[in-house]
Amino acid sequence: MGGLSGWSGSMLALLLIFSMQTGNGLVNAAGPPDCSFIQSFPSVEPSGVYTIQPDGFSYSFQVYCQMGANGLWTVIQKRTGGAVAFDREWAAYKNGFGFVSWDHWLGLEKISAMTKSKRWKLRVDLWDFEGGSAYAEYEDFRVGDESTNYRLSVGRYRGTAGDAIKGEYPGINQNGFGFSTFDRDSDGCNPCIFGDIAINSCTDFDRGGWWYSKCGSASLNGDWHPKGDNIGWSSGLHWRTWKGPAPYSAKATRMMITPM
Ligand SMILES: [Ca+2]
Repeated sequence: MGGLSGWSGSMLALLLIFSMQTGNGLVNAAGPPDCSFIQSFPSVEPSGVYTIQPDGFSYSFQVYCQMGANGLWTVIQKRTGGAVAFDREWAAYKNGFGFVSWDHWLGLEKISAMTKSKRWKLRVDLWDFEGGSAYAEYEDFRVGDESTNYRLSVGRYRGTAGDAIKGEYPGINQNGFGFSTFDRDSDGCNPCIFGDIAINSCTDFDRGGWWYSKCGSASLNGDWHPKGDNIGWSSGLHWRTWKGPAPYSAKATRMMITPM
């Protein structure tokens, strides 16, 4: 009898785990192509982890769906602290890393697949250490495939944080640029001259991986810095049209997308 109850207990535990994993209400195992397809119900907190499978993508994967204007948005980046390292190589930025329910980078291959068809909007949310926040939204957000180094395309901007992607200085514009990591460089610097400093790789200073173009004004995948030690670092979570002139590293960031 002891063995039987042990077996029953194991089955119950398995059933509970299964229920938790499928408790998001999805019937289709592969899931919808993005979070905007997920219906929310008034009695249930809609934001959470779901399984999706973009059109033409060969496998399903988990994402965090965040409630926003017009329903659930698919989160592609989140930073809230320094526990998840963002100073990673090309393959990591390609495939994604971290924890989708927490700090993570979803992965360029997934973002590229999602934005290949339809028109998409990108929303960037920024939080400072003083209780403030700001946002930037871009129409027609798209990331090319790996043959383009996951080239960034953004259209019309609106928001309160300023348009750091298109930049604050003439000739420095991340729109239309490929992605760079320390082991794959398409940042347009060879070298770039800033004052009396010659820079060959933006990742040496800004760190992380980003669509660096002569480095530029946006950089949200650098090193996270704690309160009181977050101003003046060349690396950080920078959105230079929002805070400056000394580099200000944000307390938290989030990037998410939805079809337009
Ligand atoms: Ca370079």
